[in-house]
Amino acid sequence: MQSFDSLFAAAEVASIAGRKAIVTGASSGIGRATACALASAGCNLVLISRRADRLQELEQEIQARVDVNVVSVAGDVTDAALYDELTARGCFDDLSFLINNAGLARGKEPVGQADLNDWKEMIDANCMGAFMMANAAVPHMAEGGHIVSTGSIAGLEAYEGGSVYVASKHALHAFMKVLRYETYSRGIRCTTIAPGFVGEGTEFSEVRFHGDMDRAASVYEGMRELRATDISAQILWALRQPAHVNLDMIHVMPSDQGGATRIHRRGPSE
Ligand code: 8X3
Repeated sequence: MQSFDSLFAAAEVASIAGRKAIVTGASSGIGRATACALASAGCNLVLISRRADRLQELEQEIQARVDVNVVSVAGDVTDAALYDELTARGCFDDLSFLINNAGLARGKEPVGQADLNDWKEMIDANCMGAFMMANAAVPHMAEGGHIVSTGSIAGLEAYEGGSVYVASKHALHAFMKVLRYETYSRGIRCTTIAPGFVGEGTEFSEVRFHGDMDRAASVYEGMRELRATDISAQILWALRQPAHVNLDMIHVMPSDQGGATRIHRRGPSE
């Protein structure tokens, strides 16, 4: 039987201070929130995003608040040159955590009416970028390493208009299962986080609808959607589990969402 001391200590979380994390898609949304959460937990960071100016601002904000090392690398996770730069700058050395977050949704047209550039962009970022980053990072990870990928409810359910976004997230979830099977016996942990609607603090719907802000806002109309910080808190929780615990899948939705297409929209009096 577990002692009362251990039962009362069970709410304690493992420290991740001083460990090194790569965060992709760090310039906005879940990636930005996760970078800040990891910095406040004392992690040293490698921040990756295509937008150098946003990365610079994030790096400055973190370093003004917390005493951790931050390296910013502007680049595209599907570009082989990025990996050469990361290697040359020692970004994979002593790596503990990879937060494989870069990705996006583009368009919601049914099959037959889609823009093929949208499809390519999603497959590139959500699949190839995440796969390439994991492929580059895993050989550098020792026991205690942890890979977290931002999946989606769209990796668990399908919905009309989702086509390639849904397909890309199903592929990412499947990839993470394989990665888990391939790494668990080396003491490396793998977590897929599968959020439902995350609006506040992200550009997800704005990007999906090519800057149409009214359409983007209508996604969350009358409901309380998740915030980017709700997801970064879950990622932090996964990383802080004791070494013998692996959260394989975190499926997190707003209370007002029952499934990919089940949304409780509140009336004015609710
Ligand atoms: C979650 C967003 O639109 O697929 O990734 O539900 S959505």
